[in-house]
Amino acid sequence: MIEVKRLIKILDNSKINFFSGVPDSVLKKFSNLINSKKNHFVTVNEGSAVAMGIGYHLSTKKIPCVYFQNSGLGNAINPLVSIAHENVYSIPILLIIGWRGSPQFNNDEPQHNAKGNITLQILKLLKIKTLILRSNHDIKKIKNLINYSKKNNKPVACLIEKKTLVSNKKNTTKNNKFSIDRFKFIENLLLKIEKKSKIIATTGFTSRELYQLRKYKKFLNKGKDFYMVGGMGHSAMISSTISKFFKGKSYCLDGDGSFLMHLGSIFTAANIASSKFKYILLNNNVHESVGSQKTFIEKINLKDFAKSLRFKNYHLIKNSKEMQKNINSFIKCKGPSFLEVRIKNKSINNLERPRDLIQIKKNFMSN
Ligand SMILES: Cc1ncc(C[n+]2csc(CCOP(=O)(O)OP(=O)(O)O)c2C)c(N)n1
Repeated sequence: MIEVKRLIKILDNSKINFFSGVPDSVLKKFSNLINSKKNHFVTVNEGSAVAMGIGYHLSTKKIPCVYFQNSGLGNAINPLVSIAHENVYSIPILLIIGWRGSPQFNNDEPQHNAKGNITLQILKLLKIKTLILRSNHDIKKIKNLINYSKKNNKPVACLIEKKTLVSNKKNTTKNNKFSIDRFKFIENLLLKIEKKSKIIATTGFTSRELYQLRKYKKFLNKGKDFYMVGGMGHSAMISSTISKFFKGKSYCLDGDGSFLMHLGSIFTAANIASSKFKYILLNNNVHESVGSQKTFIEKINLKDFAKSLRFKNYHLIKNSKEMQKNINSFIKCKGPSFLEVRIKNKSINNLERPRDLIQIKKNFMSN
């Protein structure tokens, strides 16, 4: 185990005082503690976090710390290879990566095991010198790693597994002021949609709540589900494409973190979709599934935004009273449609995880 305070002290001593990253459950104690730092930025995706780090180095000559979960390594690879790599611009960066599905813990979810098993190899291919941090003893080696990065102008990485980080600082995130439970909305939606509908549910608690509702409330048997256990940020593209090639309606249940992750694709989704595309933004203002770090989505006027992307309609549900009426009009309306539902950042406890993914896919693809 590693005391987060000690880890941050080591970074302080090495004069690392810039942080950019995407929230991760493994690293939530770390991001929680650096939250009060002046130069800490939560970015929409991991490539952007690396790019911010590059911008920081180019303007200060200093080394940034960029953190994210290994599922986001794919997003980070583009700027890591095509800009920061030693054979390109050779930029020093300290990466701190949450290592889901590491071979030490191969009882993680299938998508995490798949990525966890190849994470070390990917870093090796990228020629990124890597340190696995498991104990307070290991963190003493970080100083040398940072010096190596500075001296050779190369990205370096620290990998941290689940349950390694400990901290006695409580999570300070407050509940938002919204009153709708996500599962209540989903339950109401499932009761109203047409039998022949497809539902794409985004990464994290949304997929898991939908899965749980299907499992235990057997009467909610309308529509077929595909759970985005990974591929965060890609739900809208999958769902809008389905709307083009499938006869029934295609519903996308997205989160605000996922919506922002590849925001540009919402533009493509709205423009390529058929009139049967129903995009639903379950907006809780945070990345609830990994520790409720803020997304800052409240800075966007979603109504104007949806309209300017050429969604035909924008609907809003902000309290339970208007839920039934607004779900009905959203389902009935014509054209690619956008529904924002303001939900609490509090999910059902002890959520199960979809694991039989091949069966889930077969069921989704059956008529
Ligand atoms: C590419 C990638 N980066 C990061 C993660 C870790 N992750 C899983 S769920 C999640 C938060 C999703 O936030 P949001 O879409 O707002 O949904 P909420 O958790 O609030 O329901 C994150 C960051 C991931 N799975 N994949």
